[in-house]
Amino acid sequence: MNEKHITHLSKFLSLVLRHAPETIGIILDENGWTDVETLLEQMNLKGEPITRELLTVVVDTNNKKRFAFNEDGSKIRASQGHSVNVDPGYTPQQPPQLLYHGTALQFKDSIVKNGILKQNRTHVHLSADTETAKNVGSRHGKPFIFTIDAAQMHKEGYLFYVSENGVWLTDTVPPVYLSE
Ligand code: HQG
Repeated sequence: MNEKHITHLSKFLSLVLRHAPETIGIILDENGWTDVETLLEQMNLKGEPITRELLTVVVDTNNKKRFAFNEDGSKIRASQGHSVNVDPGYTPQQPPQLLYHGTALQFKDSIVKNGILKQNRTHVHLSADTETAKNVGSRHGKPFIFTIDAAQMHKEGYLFYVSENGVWLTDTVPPVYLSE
C-alpha cells in the first residue's frame, strides 16, 4: 500500500469528518459519528475509491490516531479537531499541573492580549508535552510555546477533556493562566 495514498486519504477523512461532511453528502451525528458503509459508498461515488480494509489501514496506521471506530465498527469519527458543531461527549478530566499550547510567533502578542481562542474549532487544543506543542506550532510558522497553569484553571472551574487520541481540549485560556 502506497504511503502517499494513505496520507491523501487521511487528509480527505479529516476534511469530511471534521469540517465539511456535506462535500460527499454524509451526515455526522451530534457526537461526530458517521455510518461506515455510507461513508465508503459516498467516497467511492465522489471519486475517492476506498474499501473497508483500506479504511481500517488508514485508521490503524494514522500517526496521530486521528480517527476512531465505535465498538462494533459500524461507525467512525474524528477524535478531535472539528470545526463543525459536534460534541464528542468526553467526560471532564482533572488536567496535569501544566499543559502547553504550540503556536506561531506571529500570534504571540494577540494571544498574550486576548488569551487562546478556539478560532474555527470547537475547542482550544492543548498538548501534554512541549515536543508535541512545538510540532503543532510549526504548522503555522516559527513555533512559540505557551505554558498553561491548567491546575489553577481547573480549580477555578474551567472544564478540560482529553480526546481519545490524547489531545487536551478546553473552551478558552484567558491570558492570566499563560506564561511564556
Ligand atoms: C491561534 C492539529 C491569535 C492558535 C494539531 C493556532 C492540533 C490565536 C491558531 C490541532 C489566538 C488556530 C489544533 C489569538 C489562538 N490570537 N491567534 N487570541 N488564539 N490562536 O489549527 O491548536 O494534525 O485551529 O495558537 O496537532 O494549531 O489536524 O489550532 O495557532 O492538535 O490532527 O490560532 O490540529 O491536529 O489554529 O491545532 P488551529 P491548533 P491535526
